[in-house]
This record gives sequence, C-alpha cells and structure tokens, in this order.
Amino acid sequence: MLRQLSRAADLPVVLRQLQKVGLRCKGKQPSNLVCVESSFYSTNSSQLSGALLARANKSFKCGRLNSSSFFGLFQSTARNGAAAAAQQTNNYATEATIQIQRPFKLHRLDQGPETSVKLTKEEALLYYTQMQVIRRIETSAGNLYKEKIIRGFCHLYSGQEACAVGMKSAMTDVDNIISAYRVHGWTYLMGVPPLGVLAELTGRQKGSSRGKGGSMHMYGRNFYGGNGIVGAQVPLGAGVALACQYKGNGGMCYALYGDGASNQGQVFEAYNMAYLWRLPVIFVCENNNYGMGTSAERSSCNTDYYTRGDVIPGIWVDGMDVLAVRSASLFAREYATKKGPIVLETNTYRYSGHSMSDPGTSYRTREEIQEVRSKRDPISSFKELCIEHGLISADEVKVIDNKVRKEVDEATAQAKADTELPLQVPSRMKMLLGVQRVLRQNVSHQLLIRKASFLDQFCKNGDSNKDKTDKPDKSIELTLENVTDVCYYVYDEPTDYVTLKQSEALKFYTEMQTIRRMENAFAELYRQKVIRGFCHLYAGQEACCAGIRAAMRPEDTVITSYRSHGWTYLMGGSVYKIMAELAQKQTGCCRGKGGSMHTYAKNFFGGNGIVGSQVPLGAGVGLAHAYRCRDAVSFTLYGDGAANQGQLFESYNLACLWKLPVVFVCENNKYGMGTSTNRAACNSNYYTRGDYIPGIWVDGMDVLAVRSATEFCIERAKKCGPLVMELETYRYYGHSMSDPGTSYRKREEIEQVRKTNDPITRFKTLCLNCKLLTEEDFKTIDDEVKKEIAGVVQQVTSEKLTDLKELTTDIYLVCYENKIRDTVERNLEHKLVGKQLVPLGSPTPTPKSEIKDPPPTPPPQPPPTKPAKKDPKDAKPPPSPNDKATLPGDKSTPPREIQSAPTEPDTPAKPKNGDEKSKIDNPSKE
Ligand SMILES: Cc1ncc(C[n+]2csc(CCOP(=O)(O)OP(=O)(O)O)c2C)c(N)n1
Ligand SMILES: [Mg+2]
Repeated sequence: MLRQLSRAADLPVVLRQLQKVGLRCKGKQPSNLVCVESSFYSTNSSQLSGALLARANKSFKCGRLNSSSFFGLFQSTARNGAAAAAQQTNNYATEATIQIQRPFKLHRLDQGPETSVKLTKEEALLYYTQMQVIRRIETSAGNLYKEKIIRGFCHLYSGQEACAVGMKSAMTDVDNIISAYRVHGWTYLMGVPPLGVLAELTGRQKGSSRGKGGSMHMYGRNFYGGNGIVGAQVPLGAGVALACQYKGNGGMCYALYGDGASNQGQVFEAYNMAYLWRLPVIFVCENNNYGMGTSAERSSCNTDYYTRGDVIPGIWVDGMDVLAVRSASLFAREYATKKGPIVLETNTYRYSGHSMSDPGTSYRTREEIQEVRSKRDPISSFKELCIEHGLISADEVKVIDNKVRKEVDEATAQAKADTELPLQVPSRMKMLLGVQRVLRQNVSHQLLIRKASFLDQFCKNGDSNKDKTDKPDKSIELTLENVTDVCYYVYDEPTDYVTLKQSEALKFYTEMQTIRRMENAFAELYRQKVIRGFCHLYAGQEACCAGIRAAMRPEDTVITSYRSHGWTYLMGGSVYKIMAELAQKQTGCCRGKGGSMHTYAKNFFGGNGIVGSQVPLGAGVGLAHAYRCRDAVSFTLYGDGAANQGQLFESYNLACLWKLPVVFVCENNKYGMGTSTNRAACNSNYYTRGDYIPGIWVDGMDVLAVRSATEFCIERAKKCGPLVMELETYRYYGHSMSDPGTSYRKREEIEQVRKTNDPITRFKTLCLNCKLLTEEDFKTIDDEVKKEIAGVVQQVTSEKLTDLKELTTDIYLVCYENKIRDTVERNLEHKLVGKQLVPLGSPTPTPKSEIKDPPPTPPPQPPPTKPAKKDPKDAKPPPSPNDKATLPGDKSTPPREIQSAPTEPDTPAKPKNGDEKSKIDNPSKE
C-alpha cells in the first residue's frame, strides 16, 4: 500500500480494486473515478501529485477528487481503526489556500514561484504520509545499523524529507532525478516499497539492487540513483537533461547535491555547459548546513548557493516547508523545460550525523539540533498546518502514523529475515581489482619533479626589470581612457592617470619587440623542423606580460600555461636559453628536455601543458606566500578556454575563503584552440566569474592599462585577498604551430587586429604622439633586437642536440628527494607568533588569540643571508613516518636544527647515499 501511494500509475489499479470491494467514496460519482483514471493514463503520469491532480481535474472538467475517497483508498488495507478515522473526515475542509511563510529569494529572476498556494486534503494526506514513511524508514535503518545488521556506509535523510516530497510532487512521468548518497527517501518516492529499501540496506535479495548496492546505490524508474562520489552526479544529471533535450520528450532532470559538493569544480563545469546548451536541468543544492563535519561557512566563499550558477537564475527556498519546495519546483520545472537550467537551494537540516559512523555532535551542539527539531521540523510543522486549516484531523494523523509504523516495521522484519545472495566475487570485479593494483604501482613511477638547477646560469642578471639606462629620465602624464572596468566588490579602481618615464617606455618597447621577434623566429625554426613538438606562440599578447611584469615586485611570482615564452624571458630567461630549449639543445634552460611548454625562471613556476592545471598550483603558491608571511603576490594566468574548468572554481573558492594573495589573470584571446569564447562559456565576462572575488576587465592590448591595473591588484591582493583580472587580448598565430589558425576565424579578422589594435604599434604611436620617444629611438631598438635574435638563431642551430642518454636524468622525484624534504623542514623552523617569527619549539606559550587573529601586516623578514653551500654529506636523512611536525610551545618533541640558518631555497641538495638509490630501483616502497 505504501508503495502504491508513491506511484500514481498504480492509482487506477487501486481504484478498480476499491470499486470491486465496494469501498466507494461517499458522494463520489463513479464517473469521477473513471475520469481521474483516464487522465492519468492520458498524461502517463507517474505521480500522484497535487499539481497534476489539479491539472488533470481541470482538463477533464470532472471536479475534485473527493478527499474522503482518497483517504478511503489509503485505508483500503488499513485496519478498522483507520477506517473509523476516515469516516470523520467529512466534516473537514477539502482545500485550503496557504501562504508560504519564508519568502523565496531570487537570483536573476524578475518573478518567482507562487507564494500563495492551494493545498487539497488528498495532497495533504499524501505529503504527510510520504514524509512519515521516509522518517520511519530512516529510523528503522538507524536501528538496524546499531544492531550491525546494516553495515558499511549509511547516510540518513531525517530532517530533509520535505525537500524530496516537495520536488517529487512537481515531477511528471518524463522527468528524472539523480542524487548523491542520501537517497533512501528518494528511492521510496520513485517507486521502491519500504521493503526494497530496507532489504537493500541489509544486503538481502529483496533489496532494490539485490543487496549488492547498499545504502548509496539504489535505483528506480527515472531515478538514476544514489552516487557515492561527492558531486559526481551533477554532470551526470546535466547529461540526463541532455538526453531529454535530445529525445525532445519534454522531460527534465533534477540534479541534487549538497552544500559541500557545491564547491566542486565539476558542478561549475556542469553549470557552464547546461547554460550554454540551455539544458532542462534543475540543479538542486540541498543545503543542510554541513558537508560532513564542515559547516557551510567554513567551506564556501559564498553560502548563497542559489546565486552560484553565474548567469543561471536561482531560487532560495525553505527546504523544511514541503509546500514551498513544491511551489519552487513547479516554477523551476516550467522554467527548465522552456528556458534552460535553474538552481534551487533548499535550505534544510539533517538530524543524524553525516553517516552512521558520525555521531553528528562534534561540530554542532545538541541544542542546535534540538532547536531545529522543535521549531522547524518539516513533518510536525506540516501536520500542524494541515490541522490548523482543517485538512486533516488529529485522529487521521494517528491513523496514518500507526499505519506507517506498522508497515515499515513489517518491512524491517522481512528485510532481516530475507536471504542474502551467495557471496562470490564476480569475475568482472576481480578484473577491476587487478587493474587497480597496476594503477597504484604506476602512480609511484609518475612522481615527476621539475629540475630547476639550471636557473642560476639561466637567469640573466637577476632581475630583468632593472632599468638599463642612466640617462636623465623624461616623463609624461597620461590619462587612459576606457581601458579598465571593475566589477562588484571593488569600491576603488585602478588609476587612469599614469606617468610614463622615457626609460620605462624604452623598456616596454624593447621587451615587447623582443618577444614578438623571438616568437616569429620560433615560427620560422618550426617550419624548418629545428623546433618540434608542441609550440604555442604569444605574438599579439605581449602587452599582457610586459604590463604585469612592470608592476611586479621582486618577491612576486608567476605561473602560466603553455603559452609561456614571453614570460620566461621577462622573468629572467635569455632568448638564447629559451631558443636552445625549444630546439632540444643541451644548452637549453632545461637541457632541451622541457621544450616549449616547460621553461622556468626565478619566481616563475613555468609553463604548464595541462590546460588549467596551473591555476590551483598558483593558488597554492599564494598559500605558501601567506604561510611564510611573505609580502608576495601569486600571479596565476590562464586562458579563456581554461576559464571554464572546474579546478578554477575550486581555486577561486579556497583563495577567497582564505584570502590568499593571488591575482587570477584570465588572458582572453577570444579562442580556446579553435573554439570561440561564446561557444564555450556561459558568460564570457571572465572578470565577473570569481563569485565573491572582485574582478577587473582590462584592455590587454594596452601595456599601460595592464600595468596600472596590476599595481592596483597587487595592493588589493596583499590586503584583502584574491582578484580576477581579465585581459582582453588576441593571438596572431594559430593555437599551436600545427594549427594554421584560419579555419575558425577569418584572415581579415587577424589583419584587422594587427592594423588597428596591435599592442606594440599602439604603444609606439602613443610614445611618438607624446614626444616621449622618436622614430630614431624605435629604429635603434628594432635593429638591436633584430640583430640579437638573428645571432641567437645562428648560434642555436649550430649546436648539438641533447644526448638521448640524458633522457631520464634530472627528471624523477628521487633525485630531488632531499631538496623537497629540506624545504619542508626549513619552512617549519619558524612560525609567526603575534608579531614575531619565533623558532619552533620555543618555550614561550602561544596565546590562542594570536593564533586565531594574525596581525594584518606581516613582520619584516630577516635580511636574506646566503649560507655556505651544503655539503651533500650533511644532508639530513629523510624524516621517518614517526616524525611529527613540532608546533610552537610543544616541548614534547625536540626541535631539529632550530638554530641552523635557513638554506638557500633554490640550491638543490643531492641524493645522499645508497638509500636513495634503492628507492629509485623500488619506487613502490615509497
Ligand atoms: C586538460 C587538457 N585538456 C585539453 C587539452 C588540449 N588543449 C590544449 S590548449 C587548449 C585550449 C586552451 O585555450 P585557452 O585556455 O583559451 O588558452 P589559449 O591557448 O587561448 O592561450 C586545449 C583544449 C590540454 N592540453 N589539457
Ligand atoms: Mg584563449
């Protein structure tokens, strides 16, 4: 019977049965029953939804289904007491108009869901019963778990029932749902009887997955299950919606996830594609305030989850109010099937711990739980509302409660008594285990690390930013126009009034011209097959790196993608070393083994070949700056294509939450390989996509605008945390040398940019117009640069290729092991206490308040002392797994080498002895 209540398709069958046994409803014409029956068949509805009932009744003009009749249906298998209660219902209201108590909050919507809703008696009975069944199943599951009859993972839904019941009531037969691991309730609502749920939990044959799926893996028609991997179901849900769109069946998909999962990159990727393709998907964030034991505030930079879909509209709804959820779901369904994705945030609460192994009271108080139970419980508050409006009587409630308890108890007993499937490891599973083993072994071989020992020789004269001229410097004042724009949360903005010195102008021009000619030379060498493999050129984008570099301080760092030659040069690499690297010569900056995408310099964390991978690394570098109390900013660059990647949004979230000194720089050159921004991004205003992170749009073809914006960003990032700076720019060559670059854009488009917006020409014109530099000055620089590049080309082409024997040297982790461990230990030698750096293990106890609230400005760093080069023999042995990091005030573990001067960060320590060798041979021992 309870199963029948969850499936509208069964209603006609039940009605027929009732007709047979003469349990006809008082005052109800048989035609009404027939009419309802046919309406359900004709709409092929799977849901006994109030909304659908209403719709069906309206279209068939057959009046309302008598409330007592429905309750009669419910009673058909109930005992006499329940039947008696039903008789009393005739004195009660059959419909009420109810005002939603907590108002909806809207994001990017002019109009929201209905706030005044109708509730019929049938609906009231249905929702109340469904919520009670879910609660009872969960209570039973909790008890079975304590008895150790249910084992493994088990996540209960008690407290959240109104979300599922409200959403279900808005579904039609062609709609779908996919959720996370908290799915017992949904499984029941989607047609599995309580026995199917409970037997699955106890691992018995009558379980919905024959006892092999357990708590997280239950399915039903149009129900794509529980999914154990947090967030994994969200892109899948978008995929199910794509299937609906593809089939054109008018259906949609609910993709449910929690507040914890909502910070996952894949959620943002799913948002992006869903909006771009206008998929009929309702993203539902069930915000129960905790992701395992982490409160929403501690995990999310923005806890208004309904606003986090970027351009996707969103609705906040009280998830403890089944009618509010129903109203929002009906609205969202209409929206999703007509216009595309929408986000619902259902604000709810779970009473149990995260799973059965979590008591749920270590990160929140018992009082908090008790308060929600007593004031906002979705079932009690709905019951009170229904009684208040005369839709259900107290007796009816008792009847339902008894019936639910009895049926769930019976199902529990059956689930316990049922048999298990014979325990065999299916052969496919055996195969998987084998594959897993192989994979694990491979991972240890893949721990590659970059070799940076060449940096000292490689970086020319240290800081390339140093002015080279001693001439008295002339300067001009300029007003920049329409070159920057700020987005929300930035109350001040970069200055438009800039000063440009003659020396700076010479430097800008020289740098940009060198990069341009260097890239042109690489293109030519590529055609001659001197350079091979991947090669991504930066011509057209020179103002981006030159502008940022000019504003950077020596301590600031940069990490970028594979389009990195210009940056390598500006961070201290010589044209010669870069070119030799690309041409696989031993004299290259990575001895010819890194190639175009893997070049490094001091404070330059390289080119990175995996699209977007440098973004979390850049955030990590920002974290290191903060951790070491350095006054440095991490410039983290990526392209417009990478800007849709999930890892980017994950990095934004943590950088914002922890206020890391990171400037996220999106170089929007209009194309990600051959895909234009408007085909790949739901929102191509990249500077607005950092959620709570402020953003700045900058004309990336104007080197002065970039410099001004960067100066602003540095100051702000130091004080307040991350920013997003979008540089609008253009690349002249194809994506890489294997792409002619003209199949997805017209030659005229490229020509047009070259003619009207070239960063070098623009800068030259400006300097000439302001009479800061002369044609003569430019000619001199042009000639010098041309000569230098030509000389380097000649030299590099005549050199020998890197010997193949060197292929694996300087590559594997083990070569650098001591270096890494040394670094880690060195960084643990001091810690900020109050305003002072103190050695670890210092006897001075650290006042708690100082740990919690570090002062805004870090203390001055001790002047860098260059220690004597370490004798490899003195290299410390790697710490054993038993070694613990020592904290300030911790006297139990004696600090190691507290007094030793910090070692030079960039000096590699060599592998110590045979121990290391044995680790090379047996990496799996690690
Ligand atoms: C993870 C990953 N996916 C795909 C690729 C292939 N790929 C290389 S570059 C690129 C486009 C990136 O475009 P964008 O971020 O705009 O940078 P741009 O090349 O324009 O500088 C793609 C898809 C890759 N290298 N790594
Ligand atoms: Mg691009």
